[in-house]
Amino acid sequence: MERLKPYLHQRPKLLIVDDQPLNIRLLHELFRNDCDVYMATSGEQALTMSRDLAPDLILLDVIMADMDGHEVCKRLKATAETSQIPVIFVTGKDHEDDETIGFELGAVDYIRKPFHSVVVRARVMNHLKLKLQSDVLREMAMLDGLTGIPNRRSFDERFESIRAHALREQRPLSLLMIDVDYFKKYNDHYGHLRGDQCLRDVAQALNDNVRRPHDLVGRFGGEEFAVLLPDTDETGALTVAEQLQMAIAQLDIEHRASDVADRVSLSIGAATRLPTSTASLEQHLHWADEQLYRAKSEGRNRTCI
Ligand code: GH3
Ligand code: MG
Ligand code: MG
Ligand code: MG
Repeated sequence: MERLKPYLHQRPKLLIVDDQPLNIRLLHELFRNDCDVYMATSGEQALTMSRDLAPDLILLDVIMADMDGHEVCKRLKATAETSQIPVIFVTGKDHEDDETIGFELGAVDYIRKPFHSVVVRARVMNHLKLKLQSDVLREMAMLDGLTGIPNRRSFDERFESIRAHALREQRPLSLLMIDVDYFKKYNDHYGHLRGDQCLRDVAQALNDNVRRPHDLVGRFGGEEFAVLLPDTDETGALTVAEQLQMAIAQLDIEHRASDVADRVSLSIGAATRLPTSTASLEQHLHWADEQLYRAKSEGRNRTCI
């Protein structure tokens, strides 16, 4: 477990599913020092607990009274929230065909009963390590390395589901494109390290000042950020944009090289639309970009809609 530590935010969660309490007790003994162990004694219970607990790994018995392990695995893999959880079958069925079925259903490993404790431990720990590593990588792939806020990729993904919801509900969707004014001059005057710190502070302030749970802030690259505001009309979008301008003004970051103010400032382009089935993220970005261009050409440090 020592080498696992860098990947661990918390103890891994292990769900053991078996209709025989004795089997559960044996496995629990093996893992209770390294994992938070949860136990289910039926297929239905296993499905509910998998959804509610999001375990990092499931040890799944095959022969059970209510719903067999194969069916449980099938349902786990067919449900978005649980499809990524690795499953290891632990079973007395020892025919090679059974093993094949297990892998075809998406299991990552297959352990036969009676099992050898040391081998089971090693296998489970290996799979847990892989799971935790892939969680970290997935998380990293979604966050911007400099500022820690969502990157363009995660913005795109989340935009799609927010847009689909807005389309179903026929609610207006607002998008802000945000660009730091004269940032090249900031770097030239204060150096890249101060520039990086400025971007972190700006990102943090943007993130702290959009308050509704479904509002989404992302870094689009360079000194450009985007904010997506579901269920928000033009008036609402303007209010948020003004709050963001104010928040950046309050950061009070000196910018002597700026032509528009002696503090770091933002230009914001806003676009509010009722989603249609054809309008894409690209189009919405384009509308907001046009307004950002206007904000720049009309003197910067302002919002256009
Ligand atoms: P405008 O007011 O028209 O937006 O002018 P600007 O200088 O902000 O715009 P421009 O696009 O010409 O320059 C953006 C600058 O942002 C250029 C680049 O050096 C800087 N930049 C982009 N990414 C980073 C980064 O990660 N760190 C730092 N320090 N600077 C960055
Ligand atoms: Mg059984
Ligand atoms: Mg720019
Ligand atoms: Mg700029």
